Amino acid sequence: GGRPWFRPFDEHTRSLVYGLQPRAIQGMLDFDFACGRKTPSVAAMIYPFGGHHVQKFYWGTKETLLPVFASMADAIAKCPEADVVVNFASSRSVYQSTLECLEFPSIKAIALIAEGVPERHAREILWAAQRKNVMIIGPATVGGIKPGCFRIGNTGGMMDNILSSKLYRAGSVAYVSKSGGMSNELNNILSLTTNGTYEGVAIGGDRYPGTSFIDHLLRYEADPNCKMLVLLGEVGGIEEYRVIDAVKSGQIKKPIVAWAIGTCAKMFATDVQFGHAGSMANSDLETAEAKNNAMRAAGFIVPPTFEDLPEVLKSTYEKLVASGDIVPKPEVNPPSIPIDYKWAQELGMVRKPAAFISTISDERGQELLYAGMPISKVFEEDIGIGGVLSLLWFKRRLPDYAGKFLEMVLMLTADHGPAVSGAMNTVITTRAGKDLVSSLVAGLLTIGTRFGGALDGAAAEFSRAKDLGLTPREFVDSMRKANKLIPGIGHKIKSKTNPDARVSLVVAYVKKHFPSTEFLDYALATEEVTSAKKDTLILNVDGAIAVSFVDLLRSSGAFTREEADEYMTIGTLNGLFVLGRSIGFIGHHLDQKRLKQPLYRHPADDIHIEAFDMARVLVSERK
Ligand code: Q5B
Repeated sequence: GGRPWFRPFDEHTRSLVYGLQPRAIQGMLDFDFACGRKTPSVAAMIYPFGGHHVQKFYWGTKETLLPVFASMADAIAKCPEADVVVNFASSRSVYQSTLECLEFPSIKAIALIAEGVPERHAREILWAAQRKNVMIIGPATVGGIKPGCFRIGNTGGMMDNILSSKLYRAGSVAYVSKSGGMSNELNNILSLTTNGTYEGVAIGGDRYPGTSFIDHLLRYEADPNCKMLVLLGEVGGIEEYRVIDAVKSGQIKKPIVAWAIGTCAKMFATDVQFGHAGSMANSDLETAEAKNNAMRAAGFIVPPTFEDLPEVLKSTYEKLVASGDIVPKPEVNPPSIPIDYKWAQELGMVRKPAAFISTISDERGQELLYAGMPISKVFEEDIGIGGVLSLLWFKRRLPDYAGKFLEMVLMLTADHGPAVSGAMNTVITTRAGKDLVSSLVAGLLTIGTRFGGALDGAAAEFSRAKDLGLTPREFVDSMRKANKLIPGIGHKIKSKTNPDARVSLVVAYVKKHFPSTEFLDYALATEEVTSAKKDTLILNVDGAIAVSFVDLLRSSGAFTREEADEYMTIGTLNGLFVLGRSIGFIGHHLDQKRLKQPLYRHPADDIHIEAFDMARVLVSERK
């Protein structure tokens, strides 16, 4: 764009980030916001997998969307203003992706973050970039930072670091170093001893960096807004000597403070390889000591030890202020960046009401808990389905006889043949080609006051009547008067003469094991009244289970009266039938699938269809 050659980044710089790096991008956007930038410095991401989509980021307190393009070509076509690529590709794919970047003339600078890039690849990238006049920073670097303008990836560290080193606004001192860690250190020192960093680049620790100290220092020399230079070199390589030549030849005239790290290398008997691939002295010239001496001799400002670096930075800066070369600007406070909720929560700084409350199970710890009971203990103690149900539905262990009763209920209600409403619905749904869940819920949706869902109603009506002290006959009469059917009474096919074995089993079990059966007894006495009127008005399976359950709630000692009443009003008892019958409905679905049954169509002769008589409607309208 319209930027001078020596200033590749300014407050309008827009970049493309190659790779999915949400944290780094959020860091760049937070930096931008603190700098007071109007637009985020990241225009888009490039990620070859997953297709074109968008990702959400914070922009201050608000959120903003950034596009993710599947190809470099798409990203560049859609974001023509972007001229920097921050390439997070791994050492394996950095070569390929960078050469691809270089195909697009709008890209002027590329930062390569990957470590371990083969030197052959690095050299080829470098050669191609030089031919196209593209600036490469890296590989093996965090990149660089231009305070108030642009931050490459994670350079500068966390936001508190950025703020404390005042990187949200430009200072007058530009530096080059090798590593991001040293850059952070320098940013901090410069903020304490000078008016701060103007620009800083970490060229990376490899032997063949895309750009070296001299490339950036020459830019800084040419940039009138930069007043003072800092070179933080290290043992190994000869890049410092190219800077020495430039100072000697007068190409670099601005005051330059310098230090080569690694003077301790001479204390080791053998050659020492420091962290960076390039940080090893291959000759006497490459030792830190030799470099520091040569730089000092050439007129660099080199402190006696690294510890003295802040002092010489300060004095050099103060001289520039005194001479009027640097006119410090008044400080402005950056807009505050809200800290991330998760982080604030970890620090114990915020609290918020949870949107949900849950009290039956917990999978967050080492082991899954059912109402506090570790899943391994569920098996150790062999609590069975009845035990699991008591934990998850009632949040407590029930006496053994109660657990067994729950299991009995599930077994008894598991199925009642294909002809009942629910099974029919499941079968028809399966035959219409639907899946298991659809077929299952089609069946479940028929469960209600008439079919299978009379348990809650039965528990409510029988217990209400008995609690009121009505005799069974008074109860039946009162229901008749109110024009209500008694839930739990009556069956389509079962009767006094054709008794329901399920009901007999329940009655026998409950009478044998429950401490009290007063509600069951009351229901059986009611059955005497109703069945005397009509043979089919028996206590049905729903009713028998329901009243037994009331006995359990009221007399097992496991529930308070309040709890007992609450369980009867929140759907618990119908839940037993729903759960049990799901076994059967799933069975019917699988059965139909295995039998490869075709689409069902009901025969029309089995439906009485009343022909619509238009003439009659017209006549009645005329009346
Ligand atoms: N009458 C169950 O009706 C059924 C009366 C009543 C007073 C009553 C009916 C009813 C209450 C709901 C209930 C659960 C619809 C049933 C189940 C699971 C299942 C199913 C399976 C399985 C049966 C004839 C005469 C009429 C009525 C009177 C009827 N019920 N009076 N209280 N409760 N019960 N549902 O045979 O004078 O002639 O006009 O709604 O408990 O779903 O296997 O099929 O495991 O899958 O069609 O067991 O009883 O009888 O309606 O023609 O009535 O008796 O007023 O009197 P029906 P209706 P009237 S277990």
